[in-house]
Amino acid sequence: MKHTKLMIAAIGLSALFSASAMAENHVIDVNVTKFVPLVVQIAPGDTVSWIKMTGHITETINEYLPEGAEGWISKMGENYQTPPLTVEGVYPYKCTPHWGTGMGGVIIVGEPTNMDVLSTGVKDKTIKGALKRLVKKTNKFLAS
Ligand SMILES: [Cu+2]
Repeated sequence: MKHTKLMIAAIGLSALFSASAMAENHVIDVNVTKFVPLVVQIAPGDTVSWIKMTGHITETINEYLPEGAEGWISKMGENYQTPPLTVEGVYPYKCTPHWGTGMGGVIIVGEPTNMDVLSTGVKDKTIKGALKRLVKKTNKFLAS
């Protein structure tokens, strides 16, 4: 009986370890004032990090995050890494100082659950400018 309980505990523990071992980190590069790649799709539980962030930040566009998701804002010039992103959906983000020149990107965690909200925003013109361009690129990415 004791052994059975131990076995169950061991199996549970190894499942936990393999789940965290499978989580990946996805690196986003900066080319002048562009995030590369612009759109990334990751699995729930994965993380994203940015490199070459001198002069840049990453800040989520919080009003368009999937419901229940937490946003972030990095410090200026910091090579930021997100915590594991577990809530599925589309996360648009921007480099606030360069948002005027369209510096932003999109992370899709699992399924793009809130894509309809973004597409509707473009259609009814509540979403304009740089975010509109990001939404179009995300739709293109999802169609390919
Ligand atoms: Cu920037």
